[in-house]
Amino acid sequence: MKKLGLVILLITLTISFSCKDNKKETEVDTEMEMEDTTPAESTVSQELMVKLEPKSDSQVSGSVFFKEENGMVTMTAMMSGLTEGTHAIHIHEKADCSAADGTSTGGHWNPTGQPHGKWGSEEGYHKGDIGNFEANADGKGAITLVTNEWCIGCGDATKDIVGKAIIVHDGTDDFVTQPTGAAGGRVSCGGIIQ
Ligand SMILES: [Cu+2]
Ligand SMILES: [Zn+2]
Repeated sequence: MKKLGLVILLITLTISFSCKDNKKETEVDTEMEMEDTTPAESTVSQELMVKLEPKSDSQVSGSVFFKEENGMVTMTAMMSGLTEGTHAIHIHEKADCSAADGTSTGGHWNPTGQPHGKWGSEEGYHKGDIGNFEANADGKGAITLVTNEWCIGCGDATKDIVGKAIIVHDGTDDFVTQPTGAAGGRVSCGGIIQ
């Protein structure tokens, strides 16, 4: 009986000590994570993530990641719930996805007064003319764009994507029809909010 009591005591002690150890490790981890983020914030690097929500009775959702480093912005957009085939994706004027058809975001973001067109075209293009991407048979599609013509929260009206919206379209951008590219309805929307 005495022996059993000692064993229980030992087990209790072991548990309480290991609990203490775990707590200590957690505290140390948290401190290290906090230290890690401090230098990142003090550099020019910026990051933000935009959630895309279905519009116009679609099933299209997704995530768009933006990262700015040394004056270059990398956008990676990943969508699902699409119809198979080619779809347009643009930046539109306002971060307001309240309308059921996404029209509350306004037209294409065009701060430099250019015609609608293919990104990089000599004939001109909107700063929001990201272009087209392919959705596969599973309804999934992705597109990446790297550019120095955007910034994240720099305040330059010709470059700053904050306060705008990402729109995914049901159809394809023909890069010719003004000012929309005749890309069809707006099936997914996400406000770019810092
Ligand atoms: Cu659009
Ligand atoms: Zn456009």
